[in-house]
Amino acid sequence: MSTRLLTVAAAQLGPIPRDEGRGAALDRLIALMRAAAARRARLVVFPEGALTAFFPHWFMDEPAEIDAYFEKDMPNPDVQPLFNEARRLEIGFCLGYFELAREGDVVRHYNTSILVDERGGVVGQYRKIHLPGHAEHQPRQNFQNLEKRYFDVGDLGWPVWRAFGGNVGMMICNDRRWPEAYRVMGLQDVELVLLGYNTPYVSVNGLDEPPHLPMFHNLLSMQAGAYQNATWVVGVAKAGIEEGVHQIGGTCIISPLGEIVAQAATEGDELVCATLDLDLGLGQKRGSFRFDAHRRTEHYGLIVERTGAKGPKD
Ligand code: CDV
Repeated sequence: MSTRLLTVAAAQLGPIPRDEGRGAALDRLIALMRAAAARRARLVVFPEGALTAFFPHWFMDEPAEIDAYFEKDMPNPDVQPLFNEARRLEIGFCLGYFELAREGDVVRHYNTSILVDERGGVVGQYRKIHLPGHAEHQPRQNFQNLEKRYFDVGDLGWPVWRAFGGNVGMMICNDRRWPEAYRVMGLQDVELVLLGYNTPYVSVNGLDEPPHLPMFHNLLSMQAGAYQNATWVVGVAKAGIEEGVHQIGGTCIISPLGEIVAQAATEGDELVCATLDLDLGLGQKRGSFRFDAHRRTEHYGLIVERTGAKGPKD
């Protein structure tokens, strides 16, 4: 009989207006955190960029205007109330935000998340690696997707931390579409992957896709990642119509067998809770997905050499 039970809350957010200060967003995060604690959650997971509107959806040229969306320290006086409340409630959290990092004379901009334990200590930090979209202004598009303009590629890899009684990793939004992101953590015996996303209903590649596909691909990639690596996945949306961009909800908690065990019903602020058995993936990890017995890495190498591992050209 397992004793490794962990109650987790996925805290979906509705839109954050562009002209709203950090304070209003903080109030909403704290309200969701209190609701999570009332449901006896030990960990609450917030979306990608949970403190501001998702600004890569519009073009800006002025460095000061851009930097206003970034946190220079974490925690900082604006965000400290969230850390204080978490410590008071003895609840951990995962928070997505935009990070301005000074490395000597160099300033870097990352799309980041941190994991904080029940005592308010930072367990780990992740910087988004797969940055979708484009670097140049594309005025003919209805909205922009300028992550390549505003962010540097994350430089911390995908570590897995021992926390909350299990092995926990983080990724951010577009990462969830890449099997490598889950696999790097799967190879470290990850048991719980936390991720937030901002995903528009409309294709950012200008493709004329049927409207059901963004949600289908969202769930497909998270359920496949969970199943193939026998890990829990908690995926948390910033949903609804934000600055004219309609984003999907679908916040959900997915078991190591690939099944959705809890899912949001709205596109607003909404808490989705479940009690996870962190041992649930063990059967798969000792069976079909026992990596040392069944993975055929020597063959993967040959295939990569023959093909050059390149996709089609433009
Ligand atoms: N924030 C994201 O990374 N969004 C992308 C969109 C732009 C496709 C995603 O993969 O959901």
